[in-house]
Amino acid sequence: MTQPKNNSDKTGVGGANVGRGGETHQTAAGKTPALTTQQGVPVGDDQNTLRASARGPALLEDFHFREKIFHFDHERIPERVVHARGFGVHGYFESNGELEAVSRAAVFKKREKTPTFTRFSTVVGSKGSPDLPRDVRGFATKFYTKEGNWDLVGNNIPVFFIQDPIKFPDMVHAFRPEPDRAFPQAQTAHDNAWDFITLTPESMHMIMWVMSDRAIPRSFRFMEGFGVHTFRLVDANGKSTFVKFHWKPKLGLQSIVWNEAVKINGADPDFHRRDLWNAIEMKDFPEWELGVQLFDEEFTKKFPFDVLDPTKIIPEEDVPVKVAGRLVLDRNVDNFFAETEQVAFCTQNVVPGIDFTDDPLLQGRNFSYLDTQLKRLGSPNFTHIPINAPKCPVSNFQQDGHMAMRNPKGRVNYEPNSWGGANPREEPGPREAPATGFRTFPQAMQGTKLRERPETFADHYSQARQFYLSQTDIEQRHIQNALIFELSKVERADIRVRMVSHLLNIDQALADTVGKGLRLKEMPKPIPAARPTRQDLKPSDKLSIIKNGPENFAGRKVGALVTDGVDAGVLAALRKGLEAEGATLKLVAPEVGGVKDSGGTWHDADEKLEGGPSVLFDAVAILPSQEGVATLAKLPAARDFVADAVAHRKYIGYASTAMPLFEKAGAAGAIDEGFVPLNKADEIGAFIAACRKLRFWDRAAAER
Ligand code: HDE
Repeated sequence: MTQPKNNSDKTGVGGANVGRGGETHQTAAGKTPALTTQQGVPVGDDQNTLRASARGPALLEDFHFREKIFHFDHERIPERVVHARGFGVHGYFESNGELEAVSRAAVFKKREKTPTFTRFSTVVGSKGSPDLPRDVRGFATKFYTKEGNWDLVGNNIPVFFIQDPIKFPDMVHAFRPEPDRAFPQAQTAHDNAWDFITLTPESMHMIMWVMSDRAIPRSFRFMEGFGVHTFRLVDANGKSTFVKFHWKPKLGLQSIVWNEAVKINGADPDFHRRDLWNAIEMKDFPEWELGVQLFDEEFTKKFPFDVLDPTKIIPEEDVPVKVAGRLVLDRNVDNFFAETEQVAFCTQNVVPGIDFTDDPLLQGRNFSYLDTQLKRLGSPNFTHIPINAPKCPVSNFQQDGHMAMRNPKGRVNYEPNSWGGANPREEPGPREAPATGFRTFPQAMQGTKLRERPETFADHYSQARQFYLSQTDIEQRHIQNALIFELSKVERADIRVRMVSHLLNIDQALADTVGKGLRLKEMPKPIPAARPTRQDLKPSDKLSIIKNGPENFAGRKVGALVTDGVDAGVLAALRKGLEAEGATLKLVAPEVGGVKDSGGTWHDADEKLEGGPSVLFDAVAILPSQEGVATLAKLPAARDFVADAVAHRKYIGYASTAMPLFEKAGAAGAIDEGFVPLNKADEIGAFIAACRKLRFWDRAAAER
């Protein structure tokens, strides 16, 4: 019997063959390779399982189907227990030599260029959660240095919720969805989270940061990063200097407002990852300065808090940040799973010249990260995966295990050994390197074994107050509103009241506003504090986002709402002006096919109106033609586009033809200085100058 043929002679979609059942068969030819099994066997038919006759039962003999489904069934690995949602990109770190004097690490040698991989993340949500919950962002960088991998696993907030790692599982359990109902996803606005927070006074400083706009960044590109803990740098003579690491974005800081976050999560749940991906694809490479605060033992004695306490910052006014180099993110991954999902950061990955301190949280993390990688990646050989493998020589006698890729050759797999003959099989293998190898800083130690929190960790409110008082009025209002919002989602009134009693230890006016916003029947008393709140800490400008915004509009986006007949001159000038600024223009139109401008030129739209709400842009331009505006005014999405831009205090460039739409959107009576006329090409300059300020905060909008 001859083999039955699957393909008929019929030609279907895209010129492919069509099978007897009408299915599409595409076949290998020319440069298109043959599809094979994992064993390399060419596959003859990938559209139909092997069956006993065309309408008969499936046959177990079908090794191709079985292998394909087996592999698919095992595609998932456990997602990270925290920081599951993340996005990673390649880059490089270039040192300016600033740290040569205090660290022997090769990565800090002047002009040394080190490849890096950086993964940004949220903390609480699962892998598929949206990008804009109110949450801390992870900022983890792996430096593939010549002396091994150094991982700086930081966050975009310089302090943490807890002082002892033994509380981490409780904290994460309380923040994650509640165990019986499995909601809410990716948020702390629920009873368990606030119950834990209010019973953990050490979290108050961090809570001020998380309730601030730091927790709703506009883009990963406009965020700071922090190593959080105090680390050590060690020079060639073994001298140690304490260090706090900072990442400072070249594009300045920027956040969004809460009402935008809520809407962006619906309109574009991938808002942050898309932003970074697109910037890198456009070769607009984001860049950060590596900042360091360096200090010695003497400083630790006069600093009013303990430098080992991860709930405290060292204000930049006390120890200025020096720049030690720059991080440039310039390459997207080829494969998300292979790189972003499988990258395994470990705080204990340090190199000669960088060392730990006794910050208890750091010590606990040094245990946790290695352990979690084994669970996630399934083998102690996770360091063999290309994204985790050092880019310098690796040589040791660790062997075997699941998926071992890097296997030693020869006879010797132990040391000391006395091999070393002429036969390459009998080479002695690697040996210790006392001069260049890692040596732990010889810190003197003495003590009694005990479980005790140091008294120097007991002040939980002073820096929370300092942070709050360092904010501008608008930022303080955002903190108040965030607290009121989150606590309003808490069902138990006693938990809400407990939080207000903590706030009384931070700032009376803040507590009063939140108490009023929650409509407490009566104000509680302050919670008894282990240490009274210091009133003498000076506000620090560096803690505010608005005070540290960009000087230009580079890296930002304008969404222009256009219709047929849009003024060709204005559109061209706007595009040119924004390009010169390093910003981009996106066209939003009633149909994705685009619009024809007043000169008859066609412009493809970047977004259909319903898919491109104004929350996705930093500023907007409303540029309909006289005829087009009538259609727009009828569309709810067009009215929302304007009303949201007004409420979110965005700069709004507009052609006078837009007035009928403004009227329908309730904006006509509210034209203020944040509205910039765009009727002529020479008005573009004024619009872009306004956009540099990012928001027109003076607008009396009812934004929350
Ligand atoms: Fe983490 N953390 N963490 N963390 N963390 C993890 O490791 C942990 C802490 C941070 O993009 C886990 O690979 C403990 C502080 C980032 O892959 C896990 C404690 C800071 C990332 C873990 C902390 C961080 C993680 C989960 C308290 C800021 C994502 C998956 C002692 C300085 C890295 C993984 C990435 C991930 C443990 C506290 C930052 C379970 C026990 C403080 C950016 O090992």
